[in-house]
Amino acid sequence: MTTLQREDNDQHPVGHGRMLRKEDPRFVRGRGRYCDDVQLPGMLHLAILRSPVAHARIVSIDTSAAEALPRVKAVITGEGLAAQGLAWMPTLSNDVQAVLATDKVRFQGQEVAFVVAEDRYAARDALELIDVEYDLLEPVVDARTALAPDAPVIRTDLEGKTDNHCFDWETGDEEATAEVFERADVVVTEDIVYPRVHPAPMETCGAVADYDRVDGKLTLWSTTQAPHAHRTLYALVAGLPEHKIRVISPDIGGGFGNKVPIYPGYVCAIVASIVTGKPVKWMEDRSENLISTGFARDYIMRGEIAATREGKILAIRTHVLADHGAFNGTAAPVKYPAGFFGVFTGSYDLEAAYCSMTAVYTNKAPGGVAYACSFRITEAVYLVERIVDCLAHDLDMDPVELRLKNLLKPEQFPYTTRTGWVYDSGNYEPTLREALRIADYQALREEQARKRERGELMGIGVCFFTEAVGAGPRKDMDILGLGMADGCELRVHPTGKAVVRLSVQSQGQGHETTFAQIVAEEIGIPPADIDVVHGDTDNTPFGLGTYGSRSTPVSGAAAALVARKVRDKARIIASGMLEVSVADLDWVKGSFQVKGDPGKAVTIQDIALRAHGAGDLPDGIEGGLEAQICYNPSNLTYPHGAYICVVDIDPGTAAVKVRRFVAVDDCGTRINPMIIEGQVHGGLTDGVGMALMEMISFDEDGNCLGGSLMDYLIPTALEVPDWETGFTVTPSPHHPIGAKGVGESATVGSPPAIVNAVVDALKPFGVRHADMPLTPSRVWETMRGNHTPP
Ligand code: PCD
Repeated sequence: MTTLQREDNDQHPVGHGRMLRKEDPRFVRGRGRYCDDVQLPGMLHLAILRSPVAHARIVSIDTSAAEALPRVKAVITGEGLAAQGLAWMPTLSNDVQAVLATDKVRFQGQEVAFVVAEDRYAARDALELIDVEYDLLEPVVDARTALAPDAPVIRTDLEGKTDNHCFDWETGDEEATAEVFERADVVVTEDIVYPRVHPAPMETCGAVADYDRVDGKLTLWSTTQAPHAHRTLYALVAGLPEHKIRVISPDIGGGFGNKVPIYPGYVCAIVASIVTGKPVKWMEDRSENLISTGFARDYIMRGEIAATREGKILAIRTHVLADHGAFNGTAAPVKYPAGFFGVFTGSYDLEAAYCSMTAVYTNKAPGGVAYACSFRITEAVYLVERIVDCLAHDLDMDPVELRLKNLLKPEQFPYTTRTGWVYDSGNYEPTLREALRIADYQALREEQARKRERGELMGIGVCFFTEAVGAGPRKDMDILGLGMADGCELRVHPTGKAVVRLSVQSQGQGHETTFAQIVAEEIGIPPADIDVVHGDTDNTPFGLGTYGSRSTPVSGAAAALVARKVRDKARIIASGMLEVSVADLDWVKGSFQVKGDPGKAVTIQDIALRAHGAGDLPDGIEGGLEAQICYNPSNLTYPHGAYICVVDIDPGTAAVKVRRFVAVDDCGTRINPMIIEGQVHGGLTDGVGMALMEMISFDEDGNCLGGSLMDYLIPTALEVPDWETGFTVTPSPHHPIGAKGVGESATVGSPPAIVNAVVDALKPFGVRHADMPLTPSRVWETMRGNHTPP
């Protein structure tokens, strides 16, 4: 994969395996421009004082010693912000969150005050001099006891609040499901926990705020996955006029959902710049990122599955206890407080399904962000793929056979699930068969049988998943009242080069390449001649940003359609140039030819020049060659995949080694196979982390035990095998080029495959379930019958 084969790329920009990433020349040379690279004249530095305890009343804050430190410009507390009406801000879930604590601190690491100084060191030194007197309160650390009658109330700021209840939610048909469960031959129930994990992107969060007092304009460079949505929220919170706010999201060192919410630090940087009249930079450190920014998961689930003796799955029922931390900072469409958890019915043909959920507040960092997960799909997929394996265990059936018996059939699509979601397309069995072929499943089972006789612990785990990505149709979803359609603008310059402006924002996944490919495919201009502009609200059309693998399904569609719109105009101009009617023109990649006379043709570049040139254009046609659209998807897209994992467990140490991992993904039309492969590799690595190593845990006082990468273990090349990938292609019927999202698929699909493999390896010990993370000590205890949920 070393040469960029220009010819081929130009003829078939979409789906061409050798198209290298346009952004890599700058990334591999260390020339990326990240937030922390932004240096402005006179820039000041901001540092945040965080609560050392999980729950306490603030008695007093003395900032005088900090203010007296040389080089310190300002020290601001919650009281200071409250005077401006800025102490609280809305979250993405219609809750409020403290920017700086005023009354109480509600989690360890919560923002209490900030210092602005001439350099980062002085700002940090001054934090040590701020004297806060806390009156300790009992913390609520375990979601299971958050609703106990004597539990201390965390959200005393909410009027009339007398408990820690956050919300209730349900989906599906409770009665119909109960009826199916009653008549089923087999019912299996299992308690399944998806522990709290953290997206832990390589670059932490930060911002540079520059408020110009003369023209009243705020420019904010920030690590955000959703620059437009953030701008609108700043306008609503801070009361700044929206046209006077410019949010720039420069190169981002990984987002993974962590950079979707608005964090207090961003708001503090804005306030600091307004107060001092100087640009102000805030960059958090690793521990701040891990203890205070959006966590993911933290679902305590009870899964139940009903089936016939022969293994026909009839119904699934689940109850979830969701731990939302101190503020509900979940990023999810308004109508779906539990995100898209409703797809817990998986890839199977069921008669009934029901889910109920209770969400609670605890004294932990807020979040519930969609970490590589389209709004809680990861939890849903884990639940269904684990409970299906529990059923296979109880029926003593092969997990592949059980899945094959129940997978939806191609003729059932579009398929409306028992919880009301419409799966757009799918052809599941060939995908699973391809994974079985690559893995040589039969041979693996035979190897396992031989090893079991020798007492060796080898496990084979299977997962078949369907994701719902591409939020979303305006009729069904919005974030805080903002619709989820995406704008896109395409301009072709006189010489036939082009610029496409996107509302979405790349965090490393390669949009500068793939969006150029999409436009190139539609309009015949080579990808190298198309510049992709993103991440700057002054220079791109409105849209809600990149998360939930929505860029390809929504903005990708917008890019294809805007290019077609430009092509339609080019056709009219071509008809004038060639003096034939538009109906007499054929579009042959890159040029319009007169039907039956291919020698008479004009290229898109010729047309661009004519569009901008002197001379007449056909009647009613304006000069220029450009278009803009706002695309509202008619439905989500539903990628699917079949994963097979092989593990070996050392019986002496209980250490799990992932020996092989086969991933076959179907994301519809593939734009850039190399990028897709990279996305899948990254997601699979994420999955190894969650399944085997990662967990943000707390001690009984609410101290976060995962505050550094020494304690919060993330996988490296040492923990992962050589990935074996494959693919099938089932296009989306409603997406203009048939593409579905893929960025999160592997993170969603891999944890259940790994856990299923570990549980399979432990079958000789009678194990049916074990919770993540499957660290050696947890596996060791499980082998001894002492498994305890996290
Ligand atoms: N693709 C292709 N084809 C297809 C699909 C897709 O080619 N069919 C490609 C595209 O273009 C891009 C990628 O691939 O480039 C991806 O895509 P998507 O799926 O659409 O997605 P987006 O939207 O773009 O992105 C997002 C995602 C997410 S969501 C996440 S998590 C992660 C992923 O992405 N993150 C990241 N991946 C990644 N990578 C990187 N490098 N970094 C980062 O950060 Mo969330 O919700 O936020 O949690």
